[in-house]
Amino acid sequence: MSELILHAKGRCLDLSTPKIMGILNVTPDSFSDGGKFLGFDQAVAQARLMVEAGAAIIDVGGESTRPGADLVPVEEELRRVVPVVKAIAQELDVMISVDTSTPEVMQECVAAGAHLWNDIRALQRPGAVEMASKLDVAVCLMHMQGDPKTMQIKPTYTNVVQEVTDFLHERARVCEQAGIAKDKIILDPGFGFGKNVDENYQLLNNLSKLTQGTDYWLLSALSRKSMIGAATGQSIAADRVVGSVCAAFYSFMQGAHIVRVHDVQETYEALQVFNAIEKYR
Ligand code: YH5
Repeated sequence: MSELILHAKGRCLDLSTPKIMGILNVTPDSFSDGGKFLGFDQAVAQARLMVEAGAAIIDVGGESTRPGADLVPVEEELRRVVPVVKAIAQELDVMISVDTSTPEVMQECVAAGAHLWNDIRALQRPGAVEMASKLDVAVCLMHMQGDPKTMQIKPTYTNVVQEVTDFLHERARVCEQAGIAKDKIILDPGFGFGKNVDENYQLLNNLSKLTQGTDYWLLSALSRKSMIGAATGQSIAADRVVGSVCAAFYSFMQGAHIVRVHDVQETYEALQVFNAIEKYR
């Protein structure tokens, strides 16, 4: 029987019950947080609040990946992310994830205390898979059709669930071949990344299929995304909290091991209700 524990850089995360990854944006244009830029002090304070509210992982991101966004120079990304990772590692007892696609950035972040590489490009940049293997980090591989600049123009699939699954399994295979252990690999359908609303909901409805018959972990990241607004009619991201918590609960029901969210306290309450129900399975 394989253990339900994710090991990364000397930290253990018990995934026998789902865990919450809190989003920490250190970008000047994260419109899902109302466009406010988190400077160093604010970022560390926000991380502290998320840990107190029940986050087991903090996901630090310095590259804007919203639809249509421009790329951020590596130096700028390093300037934003590394000091925050270092401070969290020193001050807080939490797993640290970094939302980046750049091998150099991940290398510096691991030196600063990071444990998990969260890559919306599924380690497809040159040298990324080799770097992940060398750093011995856990990895989250996400599906995206196209790139952030153009992905929402006209996504096309014949079978979105099958295509996303095939892509993720292929990327996981490449990682394993490079020496990354199965139990360090997390798969994520990438809600909103080159998918229309229907495709996003087909994926959510079939979420458990993405890792069925495998030993990979499953991550769901729907927090405040436009698919939630499409269902509730809430056009402002900050007004999508209730819808996001409901989608997180459905993700728990589909076997998601990790949910990536903005609203940690609200999602943690939903998780506690889920755990109370699951006790009687
Ligand atoms: C993801 O899905 N997404 S950054 C638009 C929003 C709300 C939120 C206004 N990093 C993912 O969170 N990492 C991002 O509506 C991610 N999976 C993983 N693993 C975009 C984001 C967001 C965008």
